[in-house]
Amino acid sequence: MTAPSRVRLTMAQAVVRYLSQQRTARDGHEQPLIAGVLGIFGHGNVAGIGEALQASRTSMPYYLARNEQAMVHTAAAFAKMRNRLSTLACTSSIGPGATNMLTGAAGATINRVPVLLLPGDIFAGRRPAPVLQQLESSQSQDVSVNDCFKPVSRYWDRINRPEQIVTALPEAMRVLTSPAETGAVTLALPQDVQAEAYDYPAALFEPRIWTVPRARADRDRMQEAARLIRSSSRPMIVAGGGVIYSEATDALRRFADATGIAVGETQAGKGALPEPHPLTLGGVGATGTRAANRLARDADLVIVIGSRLSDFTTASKTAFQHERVRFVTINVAELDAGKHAALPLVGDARAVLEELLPMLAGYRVGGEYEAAVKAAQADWQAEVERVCAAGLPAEAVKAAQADWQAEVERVCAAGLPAEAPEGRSLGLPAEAPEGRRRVTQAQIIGVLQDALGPTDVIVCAAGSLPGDLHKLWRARDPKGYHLEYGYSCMGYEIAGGLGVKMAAPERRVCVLIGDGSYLMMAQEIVTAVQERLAMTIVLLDNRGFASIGGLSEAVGSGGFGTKYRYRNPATGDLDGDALPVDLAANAESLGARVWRAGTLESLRDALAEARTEQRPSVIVVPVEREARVPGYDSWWDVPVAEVSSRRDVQAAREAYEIARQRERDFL
Ligand SMILES: Cc1ncc(C[n+]2csc(CCOP(=O)(O)OP(=O)(O)O)c2C)c(N)n1
Ligand SMILES: [Mg+2]
Repeated sequence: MTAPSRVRLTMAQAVVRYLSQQRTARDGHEQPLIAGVLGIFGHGNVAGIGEALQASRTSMPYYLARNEQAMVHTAAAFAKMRNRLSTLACTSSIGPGATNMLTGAAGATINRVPVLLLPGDIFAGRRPAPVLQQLESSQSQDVSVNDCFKPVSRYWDRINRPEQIVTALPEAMRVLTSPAETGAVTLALPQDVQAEAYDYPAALFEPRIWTVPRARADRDRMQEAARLIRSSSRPMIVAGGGVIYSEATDALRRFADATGIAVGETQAGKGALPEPHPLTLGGVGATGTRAANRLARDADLVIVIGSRLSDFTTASKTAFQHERVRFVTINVAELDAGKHAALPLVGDARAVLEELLPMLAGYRVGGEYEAAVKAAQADWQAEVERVCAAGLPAEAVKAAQADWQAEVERVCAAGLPAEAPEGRSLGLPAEAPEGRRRVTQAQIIGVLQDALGPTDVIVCAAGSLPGDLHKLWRARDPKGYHLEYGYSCMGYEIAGGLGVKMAAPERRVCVLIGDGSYLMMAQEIVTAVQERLAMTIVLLDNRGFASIGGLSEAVGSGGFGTKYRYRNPATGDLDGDALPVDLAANAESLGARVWRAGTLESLRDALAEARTEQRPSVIVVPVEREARVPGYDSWWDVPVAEVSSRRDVQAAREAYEIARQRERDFL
């Protein structure tokens, strides 16, 4: 017997060579599992992974990011755009470079998208310890800051000997490509071991294809699900991100067309049944449409496909009020499939829908239901047009004149966020500098809806925009609506837009971002400039946190600490003059082309010009902070202080206690 052939490489060289040989395949389509490596070098990776990447740059491209958290967002957005079949790896130094990736790791794991993190780690050999940036413990020397990745990773390993990668790397790939288990995968790489050589088996570097399966659900449970559907008179489908990741959108359309069951979408699921379609009701839940939320309220059977059923989707377990409502779930992950005491169909969305449909042959929901769906849809379309066209929504104006206590009660009972009454606001003056009224966020969404093509991608994550988009946006393509709303991480937007563009260079990418998020993480504009990647960033400047400001009003705290204003010597609070922050100048300084658009016309013009730009474009639009899109028959559980000297808080608490009585246990 001849000895297996060996290749002498450093551990880092072996990792990079191995990654360059991994591919995924689903339905016969192949692509690289790891399409590139994002990184920032320091002493913890420059001589190991850095050296290896330089040697392999034709087979494994390297991208220099500006912030380690941002690069994980970029990788996550890339993976989301590629339906989790391809991602990017992230290399960091030890210490702060590594821990900067923690937030991104948590976001990826919570959103169930694959990212491969390769933080540098302290010397496995320990001789020079403590090294620069090393965390020390008096209880153990087997501790480093990289242990913090354990709870936010779906697989975690530390490579203390070079040969350990022979078993660690395949495990890492298994988790990355597992539809049920995927998330952040962390391989902590001690800086001395990265540079150490070992005679690796040549077979480790053979090309390998990871087939991503379409798991089938249990047959008996499928029969039971078909029976439940047939016996329901007011069913509804809740479509989550799993529908899109599984490329089940055609299967969902066929299922809806054949059965007549209407579809509400979660944030990750928006676009699962692209518009226009007679059975799509838009977003469901706390930020849902009136159409979807009314149907949800009365549904006797909810078919949940590929959703985590977060509190936003279930309106904190108040969305489904039918006394005997039952749930059927289709999900690859048992964890999700088991929620709400559902009948769990554990499997791939497309495979399960395709097998379930023939079991429902001859079934269709009744005509009365169809008429209700039609009416709800027409009502919603009219509402979208009204809100996007009007300046201040009529309801907001009405609410502005209402008594604050009544307003708190109304909002806590029926909707989120609160429309702030005039006179209570410390916001910007209503008049824009040129004497016009500031435009509203809803109007901007309306303009974007007209200006963008069906396959253009909007990217968003935090603030008041995600809720407004969930209510108002019409997704015409399954990949056209990219919201990170599992972690809703401020700072995801621009880094995420970069990842989307890298994953789908043929599409126009439009990032929607608030001034708060922009100030948290705008630096990846520089990375986009460096890579000559064009994206249009629409920056909505309302001088602070409209979202949390509104929430603060709703819990009786009057918007405390949410406005970007000078500290006022007279009050001691942050209610002085507006801060002289020029975000347009900031974006310009990073290399973006910039427009200042104070009106809807100038926004339209800038969007048209930005379309042909070859670099990132930033359009800064001052927006009316207090003109909010109302909530539609929904609620979100944010506990209000049980005791307080503030009357507003007491009133909000009273309303809260009433509202929370609608929360249900599904057992
Ligand atoms: C990293 C992070 N920190 C804090 C929050 C809590 N938070 C949610 S929205 C928001 C304000 C966002 O401000 P901006 O981007 O200006 O959007 P606006 O609310 O004005 O629409 C905050 C602080 C968060 N989601 N993410
Ligand atoms: Mg803001």
